[in-house]
Amino acid sequence: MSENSAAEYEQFGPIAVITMNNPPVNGLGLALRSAIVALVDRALADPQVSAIVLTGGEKIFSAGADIREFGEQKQASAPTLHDVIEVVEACSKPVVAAIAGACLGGGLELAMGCHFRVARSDASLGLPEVKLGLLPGAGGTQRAPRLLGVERALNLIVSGEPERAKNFAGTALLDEVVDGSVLDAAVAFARSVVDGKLAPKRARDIKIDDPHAEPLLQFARTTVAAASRQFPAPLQCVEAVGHAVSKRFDEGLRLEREIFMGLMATPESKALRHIFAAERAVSKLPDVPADTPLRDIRRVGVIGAGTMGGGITMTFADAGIPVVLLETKQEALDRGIENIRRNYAASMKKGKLTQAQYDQRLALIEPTLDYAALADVDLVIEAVFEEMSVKREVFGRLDAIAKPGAILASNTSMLDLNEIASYTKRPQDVIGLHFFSPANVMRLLEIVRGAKTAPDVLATCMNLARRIRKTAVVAGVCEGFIGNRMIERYGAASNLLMAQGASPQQVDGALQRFGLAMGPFRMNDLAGLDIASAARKRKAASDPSSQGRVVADVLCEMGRLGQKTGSGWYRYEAGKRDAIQDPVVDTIIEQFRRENGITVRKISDQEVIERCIYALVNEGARILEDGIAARASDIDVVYLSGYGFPRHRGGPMLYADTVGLPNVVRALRRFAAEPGAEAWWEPAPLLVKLAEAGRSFN
Ligand code: 3H9
Repeated sequence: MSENSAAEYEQFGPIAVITMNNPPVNGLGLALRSAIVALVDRALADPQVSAIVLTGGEKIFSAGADIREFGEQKQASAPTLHDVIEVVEACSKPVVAAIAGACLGGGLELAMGCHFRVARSDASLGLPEVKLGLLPGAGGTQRAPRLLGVERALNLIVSGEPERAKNFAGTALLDEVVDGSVLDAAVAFARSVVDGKLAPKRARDIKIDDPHAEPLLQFARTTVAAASRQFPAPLQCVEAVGHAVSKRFDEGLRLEREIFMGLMATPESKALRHIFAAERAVSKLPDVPADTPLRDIRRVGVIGAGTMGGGITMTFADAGIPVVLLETKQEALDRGIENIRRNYAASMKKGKLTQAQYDQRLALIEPTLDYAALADVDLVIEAVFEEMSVKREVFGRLDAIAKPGAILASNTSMLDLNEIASYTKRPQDVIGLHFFSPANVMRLLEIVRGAKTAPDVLATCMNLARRIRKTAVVAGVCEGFIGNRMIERYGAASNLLMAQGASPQQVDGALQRFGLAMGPFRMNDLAGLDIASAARKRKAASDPSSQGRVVADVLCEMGRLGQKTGSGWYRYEAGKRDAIQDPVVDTIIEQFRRENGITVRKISDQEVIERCIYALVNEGARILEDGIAARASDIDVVYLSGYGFPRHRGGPMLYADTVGLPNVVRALRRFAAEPGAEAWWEPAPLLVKLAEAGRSFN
């Protein structure tokens, strides 16, 4: 065997085997591309070699172009992926792709450039570029319709969803689908090609002759345009497949490349690529090595069977992890279990759960009134009332009963975790697990790291988050952690806009058109106005400088607590969630403005977006400064997975980068200079520093 850094070369009789070797996923970066070309040339020059097998081994073929090279010189440096595929396709000796594991994007495009393809039945084949706001740009949109037909290719390219190789058996995409060693099968296949003197089969030579192609494309254009308004890529995928039908192969290839380059430059693709990297970076903690030994989590305890505790219990049961659910009173415990039952029954009615799964999940939940039942759990999460005296009692009891090494977690959303940890003799085992409501639905989990939390506790919880299918982001201890600390500023900015002249409908409308799933007033109605109002009252009692009575407090006093009472900022008809404008609210707002001597002014939608989003960004910068979040992209992950921030904007911090940090700073300075402006409008020092240095958050 001989090696060429990124690929290996072996010979089995007349068959040369080139094995890509670029961990972790055989990304087709410059080094690997160069290696493939060099090794194909070597095989071509060797008279002993009659055919070539190109493979990534038995684990992974290739996940496509090396995303880390995007935007860098290396991506455009020869040999490009196009060059490599051209070399392979033009090769006079037959080239057989041996595919196992992931064969995605440029990886599949490379395989389609080979003359024959042998795949293991469980290999995952797909063209996921659309999920990065791109299209398959190395011939995928031209070769896939030739090998799979127009309809199948459209589905593969527009959805971006991979499929198992066995589903492609019988199509021209795969010549053979095997179980067992794909390499052995491919070498045997290559020998049969040599013995049978078969000429290379090239996808580019296949003629597309489909009378339904045009109507299919038209149908795809209409559906895709309606379904992906914010994203240009899906429609461009359809257009590129259209070129495969109507143009000569090389012309189609040229047009595909042109569209690919155009999409690369779109803000939407930049945002999606940022999210891809952000979602992978988020689990890496600089001071917690990847090989940190984990604690074993087999059984979990949850304290409190209210909405939050019930949701957390279901999250674990959904992941097949047994849960002991503790309440202090039988009635509360019964109510909690009944809610869980009702939730699962509703899922069953919708066809999301079978009877067997329903039974299985409920069987995993052990209700108890006795703390002793928590003695042998590996992790316990308390979801009790948000008051320090209550937490103190719970953690004191846990400290006495939990086995050594058990992780003691609090679901607090606002209390000081370090203080909570101090109520135990094992602060190293205490951590915050801040779930979002409804806990069994929301993807986000903030993992709050106390001053004394042990690295292995942190690593264990990060790992556990994956098991229970949550997107975990580590936060330091502060009021509101990452998400809620920022949302408070956003809420304050929207309230200010409302006081000064914008209606709740205008504020919500502007932010929803910006892409947020729900504007701040509708979000308030969903969450319930009473929680924030109670918090404001508590704060006002201890801090006289805090915000006085606001419109939301008036609404609360009228019993308008949001959707749950049928009215809040909006009115709701029974059983419906549509927010209906309510003249009563307009009157209350007008009265509030009069009482506070506020002169109403005209506010543009652009101003609504600037104030609300920059308020988020500015607090995000402070969170970074304070070391509460490890990276700006972690903050973006919080907002994308927990707060309905639009994916095509990439998160608040990336959005600020896109707008340009100097522009954000200028706007914040303008807001801060207004008479009576609150101090938090002052741009954060980090924001100013980055803007002045011409740098960005990411
Ligand atoms: C393309 O091909 C364009 C062409 O059409 C045209 C070009 C001209 N490159 O997800 P994981 C890294 S666009 C570089 O955690 P899993 C990833 O960052 C590409 N690196 O593992 C992570 O690194 P780290 C189209 C990549 O087992 C590590 O691999 N292809 C790439 O859950 C493990 O990743 C795609 O969009 C890449 N292409 O899933 C495929 N892919 O350890 C995207 C991954 O340092 N990739 N990495 O954090 C995937 O879908 C999944 O990563 C995969 C593995 C299924 C492969």
